[in-house]
Order: sequence, then C-alpha cells, then structure tokens
Amino acid sequence: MNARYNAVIVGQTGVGKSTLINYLYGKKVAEAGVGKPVTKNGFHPIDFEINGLPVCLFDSWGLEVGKHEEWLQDLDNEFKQRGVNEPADKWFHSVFYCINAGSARIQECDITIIKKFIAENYKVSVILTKADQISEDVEDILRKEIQSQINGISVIGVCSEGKTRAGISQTFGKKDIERQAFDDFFDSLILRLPLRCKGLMDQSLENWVKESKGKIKDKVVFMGINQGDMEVEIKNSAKQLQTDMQKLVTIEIKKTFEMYGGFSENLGYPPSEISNSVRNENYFNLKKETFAFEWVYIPLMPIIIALIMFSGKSDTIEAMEIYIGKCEEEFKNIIDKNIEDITKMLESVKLKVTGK
Ligand SMILES: Nc1nc2c(ncn2[C@@H]2O[C@H](COP(=O)(O)OP(=O)(O)OP(=O)(O)O)[C@@H](O)[C@H]2O)c(=O)[nH]1
Ligand SMILES: [Mg+2]
Repeated sequence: MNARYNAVIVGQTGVGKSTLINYLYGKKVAEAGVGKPVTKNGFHPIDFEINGLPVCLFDSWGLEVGKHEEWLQDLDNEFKQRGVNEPADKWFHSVFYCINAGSARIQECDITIIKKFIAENYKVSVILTKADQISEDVEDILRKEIQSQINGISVIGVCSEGKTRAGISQTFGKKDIERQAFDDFFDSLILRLPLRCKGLMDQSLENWVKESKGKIKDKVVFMGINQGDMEVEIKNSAKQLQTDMQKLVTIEIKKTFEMYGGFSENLGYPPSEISNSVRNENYFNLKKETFAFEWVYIPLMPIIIALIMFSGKSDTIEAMEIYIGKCEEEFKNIIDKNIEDITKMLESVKLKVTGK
C-alpha cells in the first residue's frame, strides 16, 4: 500500500483551521484571513512529507450560518469515500475538530458534527484554537463542558499564530497535537479495522449464499436434484468459504499493519516526550515487529460447518435452502467471534506500543 497519513481539520468558519495547518506544516501552505470565509467549499488536501512519509492534511470549508445543509452534504460525500467498507489507506487517520476558545462558547452545532464523525467510527479530538486569548482556567471550563457532552474526548488548547494585538505571543500546542495524533492513530485502527474485516467477511458470505442458492435451482432445473452430491458440494464450498475468509482478513490486517507500521516508523512515533518507558531499547524493534507478527495470532475460525446436518427431508429445494440458511447463521456467529478477537488483538498491540 502506497499510503498517505490523512489528517482532517474541521470546524466553523474563522476558528483558525487554515492557520493551524500552516502552524503544523511549519510554513504558509493554506490561505487564512479575516473578514469573510476564506477556505472554499470542500476538503482540500495539502500534501507534504515528514521523514519521507507522505502526509496529507485536509483543510476544510468552514461551517457557516445558513449553509449547514450544503456543508453537511459535503461531509457526507467525504464520509462515503472514506467509510469502513473502504481500505485503510482511504480513511482519515486523525480528525481534529476546531472550536474557537476566544468565543468562550461551545455551540450545539459543534457537538452535533463531532457526533457525526463518531457515528462514522472516527476518533475525534477537539482543538481549542486561539487559546492565547483565554486563561488556563477558562480553558479548563471549556474542556469540562465539551467532555460533559462527549464523554472521554480529548481537548487540546492551541495557539497557531504568534502575533496578537498585545504584542507577540508564543505559539503552543503543536507537541500536544502530535502526541494526540499518536493515540488517535491506534484508536482509529481499533474502531475501524474490525469493521472493515467484518464488511469483507459479510460480503463473502452474501456471495456464497447467493451462489449456493443459484446452484441448487440450476441443478434442479437442468438435471434433477441429487441430494447426496448437492450436500457434499455445499459442504465443500462452505469449507472453502471459511478458508477464503480467513485469507482475506489476514491479508487485510497484514496490509493495514504494514501501512500503520510505516506511518509509525516514519513519523517517529512514539514521539520522544511521550514516555521514556516506551522508548526503551525495545522501541526500535517494537515499532516494526509488533506490526509484523501480531496478525498471525488471529485464532482460526473453528471448523463447525461439517457438524451442521441436513434436517428433515433434504431432497427438496426448500430443505436445501434451509440448510444453507443454517450455515449462514453459523457463519455470522463465527464472523462476530472473529471481530471480537481482532478487536482484542488490536487493543493489546496498542497497550504494548503506547503503554495504555
Ligand atoms: N490570536 C490568534 N489568532 C488566530 C489563531 N489562529 C488563527 N487566528 C486568526 O483567526 C483568523 C481566521 O483564521 P483562518 O485560519 O483563516 O480560519 P479558518 O477556520 O480557516 O476559516 P475559514 O477558511 O473561513 O473556514 C485569522 O485572522 C487568523 O490570523 C490563534 O491561534 N491565535
Ligand atoms: Mg480556512
């Protein structure tokens, strides 16, 4: 996978999204300004590299009063292209929602939009922009207010611009954002990869059910039905389905891990100030190997299909279809169990790498 690390910056107009991007980038790459909305409709990729890793920061059209519907339509289009049914290189790997700290208000529409991202299985972190305009006490109040509405969400105060009316103020918050990106990075994997795998397995199952039912009908119409042959054929194809699903999921996880492993390595994660205990002498092995070997430990799906027997009279299309239906149910249970296991495996990888 020739992937980019995708981070998106979202929020209302004028909160300082483009300025934040320039601050993170280290020079002016996005147009920012005063007076009227600056960034045009849509999501605008800004490509650059960190240690050879292609990074894409998406600046976005600021939410404006009276344009909510149009704005939400834009967001939905973007979500469709980056859903969990897409491979991981299409996803946003970090989502930063900006709220202007200087306004000292948390608006309902901000909370609604953050929840939309969460509903799409994104981990969202809030950036309180222009935090130079408020005291630490006010920042704390705003943080608590946001967290009272969205449990557990991280809130980071940032100043992206050095100049204020009172003189020169220091920019701050970049390191906190980088640290947050590291946590979000793993959380997004835990939230999305199991669903991506589930989607792949569900799709294979759906195809198998369709094909199997088609086979029965074809045979009955063209050759008359032979229960024995049909039973063997369906059982064999069910076993094959099981093997295929396992392969599909293993490849997907391996691919995604290689991609995230590459991000991790190139971005220099975990950043040095995160935790010295993580950056011990194992660190350099950890970052590669954790991603390289963990996927092997996904438990094999138990072969239970052989245990399901034809029930009652099995020489009719109806009986065969009931049998296929039973296999389908059993597969659904297997898929759910595997998704739980994949989630646990990802959580243990996070614990190993981040220590939490
Ligand atoms: N004091 C202070 N001003 C800031 C900060 N960040 C942005 N600004 C100012 O806020 C104004 C708006 O910034 P933009 O970055 O254009 O805001 P935006 O969110 O991209 O706006 P749209 O593109 O219209 O959605 C500019 O005048 C910036 O100089 C900050 O951290 N502190
Ligand atoms: Mg802008």
